[in-house]
Amino acid sequence: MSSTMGKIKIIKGDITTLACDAIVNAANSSLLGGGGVDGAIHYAAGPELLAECRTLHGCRTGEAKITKGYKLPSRFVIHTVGPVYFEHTPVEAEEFLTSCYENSLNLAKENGLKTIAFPLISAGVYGYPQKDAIKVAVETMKSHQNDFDEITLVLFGVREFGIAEDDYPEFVEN
Ligand code: AR6
Repeated sequence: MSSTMGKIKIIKGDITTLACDAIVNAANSSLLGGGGVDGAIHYAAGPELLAECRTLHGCRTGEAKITKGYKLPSRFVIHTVGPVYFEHTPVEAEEFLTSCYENSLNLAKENGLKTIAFPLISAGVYGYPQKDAIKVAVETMKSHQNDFDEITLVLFGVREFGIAEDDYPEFVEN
């Protein structure tokens, strides 16, 4: 591995506690909050995050928008909208999910950010199979590894963390 390559990490935990340049939110197209990781991020960031989100006029599936982090330990939040798995063919869903990671990483790069953490986008309420979602996440992260100091995938549940331990032990940190 070249010494200029940033590090990819997979950890188990709550993304709202991480002090990165940016954490990514698995939002919906309104960008006005919801449940899951979206709810946790808005709760931890405080009402100013929602106020800034209101000025963004939503976000399309696969695209990404950036706000400040407010009360979060991370400086910025990148909001992206994953595909609802069963509204698409599996191929289309994979293309949208790949775009979420690509566009979030590109936005971080444009803003000069060096450390970024992702949740497992679409793999909760939106129904994307966890094993496939982890593969899309890790493969996209690998292709942008050179542009960052650290890219972290934060897994919330025991089940998805177990899948990552089996499929990507080289990146898993306990
Ligand atoms: N830290 C890290 N990961 C988390 C956290 C957390 N604090 N909380 C949940 N997860 P989901 P989606 C994991 O449903 O499938 C919202 O209502 C969770 O276990 O949050 O993209 C939005 O407003 C799962 O693995 O997002 C949208 O309407 C992953 O985060 C909709 O849900 C994603 O689950 C988006 O659905």
